[in-house]
Amino acid sequence: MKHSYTFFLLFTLLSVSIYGQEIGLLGNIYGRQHVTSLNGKWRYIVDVQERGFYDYRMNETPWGFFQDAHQKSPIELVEYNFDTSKQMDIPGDWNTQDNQLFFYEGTVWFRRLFDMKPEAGKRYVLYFGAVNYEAVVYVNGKKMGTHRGGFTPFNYDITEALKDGQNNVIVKVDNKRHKSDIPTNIYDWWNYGGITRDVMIAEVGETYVNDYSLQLDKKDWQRLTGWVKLNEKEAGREIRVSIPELKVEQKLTTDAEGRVNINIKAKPALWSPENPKLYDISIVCGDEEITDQIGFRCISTEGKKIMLNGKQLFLRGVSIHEEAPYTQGRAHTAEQAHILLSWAKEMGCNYVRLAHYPHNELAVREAEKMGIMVWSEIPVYWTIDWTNEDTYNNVQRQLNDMICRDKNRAAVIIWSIANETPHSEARDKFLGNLATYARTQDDSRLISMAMEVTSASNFHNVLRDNMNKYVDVVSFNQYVGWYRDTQDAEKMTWEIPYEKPVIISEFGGGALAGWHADKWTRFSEEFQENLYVENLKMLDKIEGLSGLSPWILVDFHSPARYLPDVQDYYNRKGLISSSGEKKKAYFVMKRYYDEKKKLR
Ligand code: GCB
Repeated sequence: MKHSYTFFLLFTLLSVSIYGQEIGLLGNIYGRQHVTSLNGKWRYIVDVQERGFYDYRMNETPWGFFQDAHQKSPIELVEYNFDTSKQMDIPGDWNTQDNQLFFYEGTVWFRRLFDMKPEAGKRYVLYFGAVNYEAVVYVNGKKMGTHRGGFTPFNYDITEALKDGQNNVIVKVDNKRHKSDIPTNIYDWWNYGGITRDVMIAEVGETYVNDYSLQLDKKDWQRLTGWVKLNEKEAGREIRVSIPELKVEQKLTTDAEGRVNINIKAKPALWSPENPKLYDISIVCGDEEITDQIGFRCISTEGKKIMLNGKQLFLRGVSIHEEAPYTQGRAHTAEQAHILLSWAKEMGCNYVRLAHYPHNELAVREAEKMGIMVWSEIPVYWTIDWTNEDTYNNVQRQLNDMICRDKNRAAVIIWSIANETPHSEARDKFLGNLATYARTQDDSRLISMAMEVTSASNFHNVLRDNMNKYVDVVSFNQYVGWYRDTQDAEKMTWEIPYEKPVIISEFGGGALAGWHADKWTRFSEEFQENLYVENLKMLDKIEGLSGLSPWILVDFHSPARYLPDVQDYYNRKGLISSSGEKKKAYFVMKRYYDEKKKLR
C-alpha cells in the first residue's frame, strides 16, 4: 500500500504534464465528418469510498483505477478488474440500469476500450454530451481534465495520449450533491448519475473550424450574419460557406485571430411554428466539411408583446423534464424527444420550457424540426451559494456552454438564468452578472428567469423583483390550487408593474392517472382538472400575458415525493403519466390552446 516518496513526486510531475487539454467546445459535433461513437457497453465499478482515487491518507493516488491495472503474475495484488466488472449502456444513467444504484449518489468508474490508428497531422477530440455531475477523464492512464456540471458538453484534445491499437478511456463520475454546486443540495428532480449523453471522438486536422454562428440579422431580414472561428489564430485560411437553396456560396479568408465574419445578402423564408423551414448549410475548411440545418427568424418584444418575425404571438407551452417517456431515467435520444414533443404538439403547443437544465442537443434539434419554440435554462434553482465565487464561475461556464452549443438553433427563443430564487442583494448581484454575461454572449434572444410572486394579501398578488431590469420577459411560477387554495382563484388580482411581456412559467397540481374522485379530492384526476379550469380563467386576466408553460407535461421521478401508492417517488403534476396515459387536465389545456390558436 505504501509507495515511496519518489513515486509520489513522479506522480505529481506526471499529473501536471499536459497530455490532454480542455479546448474550446467543438461547435456542431453532430455535423462533423469524421466522428467515432463511443456509445455502447461500458464496464463500471461502484466506488463508494473513492478508493480508486485516494490512498489511505486521502491523497490522490497514482495507482488509481484509471491505471486499468491487470495482474501480471498470480502473486500480484490488484483489487479491481474492469475486464470482469459489470457493464451498462452509455449513454444512460446508472440509477435505472442497476437496481442497487437507484438511490445511489457517489462515485462510479467507467471504462471503454476502443481501437484507433491515429494519423500524423490529425487531432483527436474526445467529446462528452454530458456527465452528471463531476467527471474526471483519463485516456490510457493520463488525466485529460475534470469537468463539473451535469448538463452541458465538454471536450478534450486527446491526441498526445492516443496510441496505435487498443486504447482506453476511463471516467470517474461523481454525482454527490454539494451546497456550492449548480444545482445545489436540494431540487425536485432525480439526480440521475452517469455518462448520460453521447460520447464521441472527432478527428480533425491540425487547424480546424472550432465553431461558427449564423443568424438572421435582427435589423435586416434580408441579411445573414455570423462568424467562423478556427482553433488556432491562423490568418489566411480559406473558409467556404454555402447555402445551396439560397444560392449562397462565399469564399472568406481568416484574419489574424483565425476568424472570418459572415455577412450575406439573402432572402430566406423565415422559420416559425407554422413553417419550420431549415436550410442546409455547409462550412468547408481545407478537406473538412461541417454540415448543419439552420432556420432564420427574429424574436423580439414590443412593450408587453412577444414578437416572432414582427408578429405578436402567444406562447402555447408546457414544461418538460428530460425524463424518458414510457420507461424511466434520463432521456437522451431524438426518438424520446420526438415522443415528448409530439404529446406537447398534440395538446396545441408551439413552445416548450425545457426545465430546469439544458436538455440534450438532439431534443433541441427535434423541437426545431417540429416547429416548437424553446425556453432553455441553467440549473440555478432555489437556494444557491450566492457569495461563492467558485459557484459563480461554475454557473457562468454552464451558461456559456449552453449558449455556445445551441446558438444556431432558431427554436431557442429564451435563455433562462434561474428558477424561484430567494431575494437578496447577493442574489441580485449574482443573477445580474449572469444576465449581463448572457447578453454579451448572445443579444439575439430574450432573457428571462422564473420568478415568484412577492406579496399576496387579500387575494392581491404583486410581482416585484429587482431582476426586472435585466430580463426581457417577466416570468413567474404560481401554484394557486395546489400550494394555495383553488377556490380563491377567481378572487385573485395581479399586479405586475413592468412594461414587459409576462409568461406564467409554472402552474399546476398533482393527479394519479386513472384515479377518479370528486374535484375536491387531492390527487384525483378531477381535482387536477378543476385546478386547471380555475387557473386558466384566472390567468387570462393578467395584463400582458404572452405565454404559459404549465407544470408539467409528464410525471417525473423526484426524491422529494414520498406518499406511498400515490407518488412513490414521482412528482405527479404531469398532464400525462410516465406510461403515457393522458389525464383529464391534458384535455383542458388542449381545449384552451385550440381556442388560443383561433385568436392568432
Ligand atoms: C416549483 C418548481 C418545480 C417543482 C414544482 C412542484 O415551483 O419550480 O421544479 O417541481 O414547483 O411540483 O412543486
